[in-house]
Amino acid sequence: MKKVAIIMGSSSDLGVVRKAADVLRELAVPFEVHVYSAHRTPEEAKAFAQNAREENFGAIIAAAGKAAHLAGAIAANTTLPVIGIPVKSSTLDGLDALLSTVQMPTGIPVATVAIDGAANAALLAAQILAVEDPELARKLASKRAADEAKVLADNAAVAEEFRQQ
Ligand code: RP5
Repeated sequence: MKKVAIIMGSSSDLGVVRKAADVLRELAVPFEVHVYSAHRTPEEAKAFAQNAREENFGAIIAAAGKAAHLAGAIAANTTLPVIGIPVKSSTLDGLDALLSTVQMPTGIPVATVAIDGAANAALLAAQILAVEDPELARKLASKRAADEAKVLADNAAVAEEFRQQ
């Protein structure tokens, strides 16, 4: 199976990024986690992106906050699908990172999830790999079914609590 790369701009992003690792672990998708900054280590970020396809990665998740150029910088150096996670920092509530990540120019797409949306980033990466992997597609369908069952059980409990005689 292809691997997923999870790259973050700083180790201070790890609290958010961990949720992506948890989801990939749950789905038994192989992954690697690295810290490469678009600004502090631009050469390493570029080299990782350029080598990712031959290193058997199938999708790259890039998480960064503030002036969040990491996902775009990675995407500029690979044609693998890149998923950006805008990370909420201490100022501007993550809107800075959201706009920096999502507003890519035509030709260099970054599939951007919600601010701190690490679980969805991992699910999207898994869905990309599942295009060619029926077993992974089955696991994703089963996870959706479990989520559906939970909402239906919640509905039954809430409806019962507020039922009027
Ligand atoms: C970004 O700047 C990182 O992705 C992080 O979210 C933010 C702050 O980094 P640190 O100053 O905490 O290392 O590049």
